[in-house]
Amino acid sequence: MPYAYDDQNIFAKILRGEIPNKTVYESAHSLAFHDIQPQAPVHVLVIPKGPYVTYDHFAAEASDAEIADYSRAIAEVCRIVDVAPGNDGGGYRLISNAGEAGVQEVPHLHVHVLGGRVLGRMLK
Ligand code: DGP
Repeated sequence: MPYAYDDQNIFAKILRGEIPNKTVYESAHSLAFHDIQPQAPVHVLVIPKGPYVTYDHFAAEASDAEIADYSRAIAEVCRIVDVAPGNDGGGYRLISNAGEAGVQEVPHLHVHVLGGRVLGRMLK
């Protein structure tokens, strides 16, 4: 049962409007909002509206429309928060933690969009 979705997770509550969020962008299948504990000047979380736990879960079970919408939503957020690499000082990092080894805290797929400063090296 690797993909059992817990609809009591905090992002499910945000999607149902039970917990407030600072929305950056919303589309038919995606929502983006500021992280409550920002790790960089820009730290936005982009989530699909559907009940997916991890990226591999989403890619396996979401419709093509959801996948296209989510992919474009992430790029749209980068444009809205002005971290596209063409800009002065621009650039960003996308991270999606999954599962126990990935140290995923909230069990609803999310991509972190980080930027606004030169980020430390990782994956060395
Ligand atoms: P992860 O470790 O990848 O599952 O990151 C979960 C992120 O979610 C973490 O950076 C903090 C953020 N977060 C947790 N609770 C809330 C919340 O209630 N609102 C918002 N905006 N972010 C939250």
